[in-house]
Amino acid sequence: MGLTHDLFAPVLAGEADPPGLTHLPAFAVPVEQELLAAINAVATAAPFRHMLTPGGQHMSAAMTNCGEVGWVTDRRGYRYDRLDPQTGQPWPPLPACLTQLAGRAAAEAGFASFRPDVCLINRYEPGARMSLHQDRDERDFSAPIVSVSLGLGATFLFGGLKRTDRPHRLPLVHGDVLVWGGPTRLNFHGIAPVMEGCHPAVGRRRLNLTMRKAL
Ligand code: MD3
Ligand code: FE
Repeated sequence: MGLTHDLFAPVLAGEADPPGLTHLPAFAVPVEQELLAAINAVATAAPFRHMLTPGGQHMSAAMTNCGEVGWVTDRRGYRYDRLDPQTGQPWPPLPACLTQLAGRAAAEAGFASFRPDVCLINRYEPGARMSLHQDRDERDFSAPIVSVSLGLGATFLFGGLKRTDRPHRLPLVHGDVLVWGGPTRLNFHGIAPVMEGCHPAVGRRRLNLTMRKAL
């Protein structure tokens, strides 16, 4: 209850977004084929893999990266690394269509010259999830994060600044773009287990792009 109880009601009703979150429904649909081709090209050079958490569990979402650095986790912890630990090579460069989409979305949300240096790509098969966490491995929390959902829908869990704050639930569908910045940048968030299904353009999976300024 309290002040944040109805945080997502305006989003769902298509009215003004709460501070720190801009929802751009279907914003990525016009470029979906370019995005999917770019993701396939990245995954050819830097394959999706189920990374190990510091606790020793494999993540249920498979991940890869493109950009100057990539987000990795292993027994040593979470960090951004210039090299893909699986190939020993630099991550593939950020495709122009991703940088451009992120810049346009951030501008719509009031962030004038957002230039991501990394895109983390998450792939969820039905049953995969992401438990509540904060994104705090980036250097500059004043930069926004732009996320793009493709394929199967999912329920986004949006908590508060404490892990124990009960999360709100926001349905995300193919093509949705969200810009997170300012007051929400350090909120706990996650993805509920993805439901079984098959998306006409993407198949039996959900892909999520998060474009970030890590350096
Ligand atoms: C809110 N990914 O990769 S994207 C992640 O759908 C991650 O794969 C989820 O959380 C996914 O770290 C959610 C939306 C998102 C991304 C970053 C945030 C929401 C955020 C950072 C702060 C607050
Ligand atoms: Fe996250």
